[in-house]
Amino acid sequence: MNDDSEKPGLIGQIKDKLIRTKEEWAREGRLLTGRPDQGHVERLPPGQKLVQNWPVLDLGAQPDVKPENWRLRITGLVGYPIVWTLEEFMAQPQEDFLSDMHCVTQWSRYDNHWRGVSAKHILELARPKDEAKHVIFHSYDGYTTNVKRSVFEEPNVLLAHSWEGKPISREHGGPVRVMIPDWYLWKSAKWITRIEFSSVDKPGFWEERGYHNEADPWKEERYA
Ligand SMILES: Nc1nc2c(c(=O)[nH]1)N[C@H]1C(S)=C(S)[C@@H](COP(=O)(O)O)O[C@H]1N2
Ligand SMILES: [Mo]
Repeated sequence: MNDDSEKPGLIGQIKDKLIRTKEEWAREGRLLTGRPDQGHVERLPPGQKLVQNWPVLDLGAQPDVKPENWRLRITGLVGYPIVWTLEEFMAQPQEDFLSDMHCVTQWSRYDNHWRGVSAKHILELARPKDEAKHVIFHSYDGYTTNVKRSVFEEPNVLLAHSWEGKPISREHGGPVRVMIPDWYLWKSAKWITRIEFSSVDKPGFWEERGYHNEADPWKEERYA
């Protein structure tokens, strides 16, 4: 009837614009990260199932470490050994971390909020010597586990005292536990009391019992 009926309606015009924009993005490669790391395109590592709760796994003995008795020692091949009480530990620079965790028993939990002292801060203070290529964690229940120094140097590694705004419970390793989110959770020692820098590797409790010496969930490094 009138000229308007020949033209696309308002929605049609918007759609055209949207499509053209998307076509441009496609030509330009917009939104591409340029990091073709196939493992991390997915958030859930192979063979894992997502959980909402936080399961408890340990050797069955959950040491009752009284805050006044807790000590953290940084020992071995370091320039400046450290002994901290809990008060001294809490007086160090505190940082917030957000990470997923992946347990070798096939559960993963997303978006955990941690607060504590970064591994980076400990490295800056203790100054491990060049030949200290390995880090051994020692816990109050006798548990040990080992990682390469380069793993401990990752910026998302910390000694955590809080989870989701609350002190980490005794069953989850309070007052202070290690958190190494990029590795299976057995590398994250609960009830930590000593971090040893060493020139030789020292496989820990599970590493001596058939678990992989590394623990990359994207490579499914579960068992040796
Ligand atoms: N001290 C200590 N740390 C430990 C363990 C342990 O038995 N003792 N178990 C490890 C294992 S096998 C897992 S899966 C995780 C479990 O941590 P969660 O109980 O907080 O989930 O802690 C790790 N750290
Ligand atoms: Mo585990």
